[in-house]
Amino acid sequence: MQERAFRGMRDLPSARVLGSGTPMCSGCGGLQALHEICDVLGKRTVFVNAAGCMTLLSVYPFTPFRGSWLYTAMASAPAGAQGVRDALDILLEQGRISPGEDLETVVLTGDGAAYGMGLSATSGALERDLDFLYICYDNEGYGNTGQQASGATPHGAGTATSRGPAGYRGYKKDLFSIWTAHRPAYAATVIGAEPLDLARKIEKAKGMKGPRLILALSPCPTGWGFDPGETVEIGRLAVKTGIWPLKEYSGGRVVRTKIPDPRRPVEEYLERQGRFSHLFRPKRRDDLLEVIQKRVDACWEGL
Ligand SMILES: Cc1ncc(C[n+]2csc(CCOP(=O)(O)OP(=O)(O)O)c2C)c(N)n1
Ligand code: SF4
Ligand SMILES: [Mg+2]
Repeated sequence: MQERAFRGMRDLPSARVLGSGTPMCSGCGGLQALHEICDVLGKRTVFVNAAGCMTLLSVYPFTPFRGSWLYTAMASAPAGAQGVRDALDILLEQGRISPGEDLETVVLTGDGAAYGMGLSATSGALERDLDFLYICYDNEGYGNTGQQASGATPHGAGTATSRGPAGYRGYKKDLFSIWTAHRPAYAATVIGAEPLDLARKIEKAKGMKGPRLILALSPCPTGWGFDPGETVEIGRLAVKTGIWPLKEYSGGRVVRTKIPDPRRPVEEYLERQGRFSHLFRPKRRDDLLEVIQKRVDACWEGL
């Protein structure tokens, strides 16, 4: 647990230093999930990336990706994916590539784009039944610009734009339900700390056509305020406390793929992160802790 008050980005050993030449923070949970996803997807991919932390992976002319990479404005990745898919379909139709040479069109965005700026472009792509895989690494804030609150920020969290004693006053949007309301081919929540569950879901999504969502909670040492060595432990606690339910949707049904039993109290997850330190010090905020616990309990009721 962080002993001193959390002051946000660059207050931790993992934080990036501009100009250092090191683009990613150590212990990045988003990068962990992406690495695992790419291992299963293979190299026959075109990534369409909306501006965010992962954009720093591909600094022209270098990229660690073995497939192709296209960078778009924050709101436009699903529209970019439409163009890529259309181009591939034309090449297939004209016989200029064989079906074996076809590529998987993959959108890669952070939560700022997925839950907010890019949501209408995503809804349009779902409406058009675009054949694409949409990966959102959800670090619950605008990480690349200093962890401002986003539509994915959880209630009570301290961010660069919610520094008061109660933290963020809003509630995390339910992106999974927004997607499933569009009746996509597939949707799943994952986390890098549960690699087998993640790999099975990517394998399944890879074999399908149509819009497919992979929503990865991405513990972010820099924005959340924990030591980079604790990324996997924080990720496992997100699942064990039930705050991040692992689930999948296909054929109109939602199935939980891991049920924590017994569920651990949510404060075991919260107290490890600097962004929630004001809920414990200088005075314990039982009122806010209760609100957060009750919302998690409600999400598991009836199972
Ligand atoms: C329209 C627009 N507004 C603001 C920015 C500046 N910007 C670049 S990355 C970023 C943060 C994106 O947040 P998120 O999608 O959650 O990705 P993360 O940085 O957390 O990886 C912002 C605001 C931008 N590129 N485009
Ligand atoms: S700010 Fe967070 S999500 Fe972005 S690179 Fe650093 S650890 Fe990863
Ligand atoms: Mg983000």
